[in-house]
Amino acid sequence: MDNQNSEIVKLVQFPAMFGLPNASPYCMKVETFMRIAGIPYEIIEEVNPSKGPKGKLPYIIHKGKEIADSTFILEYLSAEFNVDLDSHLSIQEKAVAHSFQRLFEESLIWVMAYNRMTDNWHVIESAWFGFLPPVLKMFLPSMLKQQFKSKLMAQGIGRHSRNEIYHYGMKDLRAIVDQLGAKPFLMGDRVSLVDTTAYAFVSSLLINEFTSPLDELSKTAENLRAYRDRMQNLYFPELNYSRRDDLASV
Ligand SMILES: N[C@@H](CCC(=O)N[C@@H](CS)C(=O)NCC(=O)O)C(=O)O
Repeated sequence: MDNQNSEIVKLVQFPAMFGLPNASPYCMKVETFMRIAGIPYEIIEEVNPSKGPKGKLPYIIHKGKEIADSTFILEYLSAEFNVDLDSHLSIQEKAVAHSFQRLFEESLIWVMAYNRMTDNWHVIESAWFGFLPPVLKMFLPSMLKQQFKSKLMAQGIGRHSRNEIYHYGMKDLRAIVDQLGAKPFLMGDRVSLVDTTAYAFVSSLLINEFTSPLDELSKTAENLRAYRDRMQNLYFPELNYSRRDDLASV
């Protein structure tokens, strides 16, 4: 790997929250990749996703270019820094890894978004808007909530009942827990590209401050918590674990 790439990568993402490098799994995925690959980077905190080239976060700035979308960012960085986290995987394993990446990022994400916007709205409200002046607090949170509702409707998941949404979520989660099994990483003994996504999403699912019917499986599945801790120990050792000890009693 060539780490002598002259210009440092700037990662534009939300400020850290809930004891994680990022509460957005897409942002955390990119940072995890850079940790695994040993790519030096700087973080630029941004709270407004519309500043990004595609109206979402994260994006990176490198050599005068802005690159958006976590997957395209990882492809760019892999080529630029000559990294291949999947070199040990077979064609079939790559197919499975790709499917799981899409399951996290295109399916489970909507259940998580629904969960944050309904059951945990009070947590989001105080974390995101607690600092706003009262006048802005009056309309900004409800405007954002309305926007989220429209997105859930447009995607389709918002048309299901609460039980149906969590039913889908449970099926996704069961597949993840079963795929991980007793392996140290999602695809076996070695870390691979899909672990950047899996670790970010699993960490998000395990955020203490949020509650969800999915907790029944996510917060009790021993392998999932051990996986989160293993990845964290390896790639974000500076994070404070003590606040997570109470998960053991869930
Ligand atoms: N496919 C994108 C998804 C990024 C994404 O959805 N980011 C969310 C935060 S988790 C965002 O910026 N949402 C703002 C919006 O949709 O307005 C990626 O992989 O980077």
